[in-house]
Amino acid sequence: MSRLVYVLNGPNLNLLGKRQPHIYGHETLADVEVACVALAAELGLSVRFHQSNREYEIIDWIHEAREVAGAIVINPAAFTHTSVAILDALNAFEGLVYEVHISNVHKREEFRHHSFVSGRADGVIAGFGTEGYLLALRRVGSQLPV
Ligand code: CA2
Repeated sequence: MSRLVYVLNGPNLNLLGKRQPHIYGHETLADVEVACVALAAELGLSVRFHQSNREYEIIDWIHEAREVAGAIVINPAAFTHTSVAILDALNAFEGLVYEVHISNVHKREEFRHHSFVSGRADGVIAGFGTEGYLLALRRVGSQLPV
C-alpha cells in the first residue's frame, strides 16, 4: 500500500486565514500545506495537497488517488453537506479516508450536521482547527504499512 496521501480541500478554503478568523483561525491554507508536508516527511509519508472551488476537480483528484495513493485526507467544505458525487468517488477509492473539518460542524447550523462523506470516511475530525489535518496525517502514518 502506497504511503502517498492526497490532502484535498473544497470550496472557499483558499480564503483560510483571510476572512472569518473567529471561526477558521488565522492560518492560511499555504501554512496548512507547509505543516502537512513537514509532518508527512517525519512520518515517512508523502503528500499531494490540493484545493478547488470546483466539484469536478476534487472528483478527478480522488480518481487519480485510486491509482497511486494509500489514503485521502479530505475537507470537502460545503460539498460535505451536498455532494453525492464526491461520496460516490470516495466509495470507488480503496484506501483510507479521513474527513477533516476545521470548525465543529455539530455546534453550528443544522444544515452542517449532515455529511455525505462521513458515510465512507474511516474517521472524522471536527473542531480541532487546522491541527485536525495533522491529527489525520498521524493516523494515516500509523495505519498504513511501512
Ligand atoms: O469547518 C470546516 O472545515 C468546514 O468544512 C468549512 C466549510 C463549511 O462549509 C463546512 O460546513 C465546515 C467552509 C469553508 C470556507 O472556508 C472559509 C475560510 C475562511 C473564510 C471564509 C471561508
